[in-house]
Amino acid sequence: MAVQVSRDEGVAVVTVDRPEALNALNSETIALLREAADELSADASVRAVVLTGGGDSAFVAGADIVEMSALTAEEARQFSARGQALMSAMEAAPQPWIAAVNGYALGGGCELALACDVRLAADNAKFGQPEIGLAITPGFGGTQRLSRNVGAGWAKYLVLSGRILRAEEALRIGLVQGLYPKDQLRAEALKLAAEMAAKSTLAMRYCKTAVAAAEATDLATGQSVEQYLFSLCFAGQDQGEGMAAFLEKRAPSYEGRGGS
Ligand code: CO8
Repeated sequence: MAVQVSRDEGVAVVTVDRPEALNALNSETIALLREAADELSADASVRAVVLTGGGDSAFVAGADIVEMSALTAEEARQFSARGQALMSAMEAAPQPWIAAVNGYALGGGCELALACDVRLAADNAKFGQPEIGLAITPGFGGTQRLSRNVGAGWAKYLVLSGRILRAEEALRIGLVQGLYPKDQLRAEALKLAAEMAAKSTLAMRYCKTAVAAAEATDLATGQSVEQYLFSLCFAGQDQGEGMAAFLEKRAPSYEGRGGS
C-alpha cells in the first residue's frame, strides 16, 4: 500500500510509501491519503497525527510526473481539485497534523507539508516548488499556502525560480518550525505529537479554528471568532479541569467534551 497508517497511544503516523517514485503523489496515493485523513478525523482516540515519507531520502518528491504528463486540461483540473480537497481536509481535521519532512518535499510534497499544522525537518530535507521547470504552476494550493506561511517575497522567489532550499534555509524563512539530525527527526516528531495529544482535544480544535480564521478573515472578524471560541471553552469540562490541575499542582485529565 502506498499509504500506511499506524496508531499508538493517541498518536497516528501516516507514511507515504512509493519507493519507486520517491513517494510522488499519483491519483491512487491522493485517494488513500484522503481516506486516511477522513478516518483519522472521525476517530476520537487519535489526538495527533505525524505525516512522513517512507525510506530515507524523500518526504514526497511532488505530484507524479508520469501520470501528469498524459493529463488533458480537464483531467488536470480534477487532479488539482482532488489534491486541494485532501489538503483542506487535513487542515480541517480536529487533531494537529505534524509533517516530519525526512528528505525531498518538492512541488506537491511541499504543498502537502504546508497543509500540516506544523513542519519539522531533518537536516537532509529539501524544499521547493519546481513546477515552473515543467512549464506548470503549483496546483495543490502551493501558491496560496506558501505566501501565507513565508510571505509573498519568498513565495515568489521559490515559485518563479523553481529553486530548491536546504533545510537550514527553510528554517530561517519560517517554512519549518524545527530542524533535527536525520536520525532524530521521527523521535522529535513523535515527542511533539505526544505533547499535543495530552492537551484538551476541545481546546485543540478551537485553537486550530481560531488560528485558521486569521488567514480567512479581517482582524475584527478573527477577533470575534477568537472571543466566541474562548468563551466556548468555559462551557466545556476541560477548562475547569485544566485550571484545577494547575492550582492543585497535578497533571490534568481531560474528557474533551463540550458543554451541553
Ligand atoms: N513523479 C514521478 N516520478 C518521480 C518523481 C515525481 N515527482 N520524482 C522522482 N521520481 C522517480 C524518478 O523518475 C526515478 O524513477 P526511475 O528510477 O524509474 O528513473 C526515481 O523516482 C528516483 O528519482 P531520481 O533518480 O531522479 O533521484 P535523484 O536522487 O537523482 O533526484 C530529485 C531526486 C531531485 C527529487 C528528482 O527525482 C526530481 O527532480 N524529481 C522531480 C521533482 C519535481 O519536479 N517535483 C514537482 C512535480 S510537479 C508537482 O508536484 C505539481 C503539484 C500540483 C499538481 C496539480 C495537478 C495538475
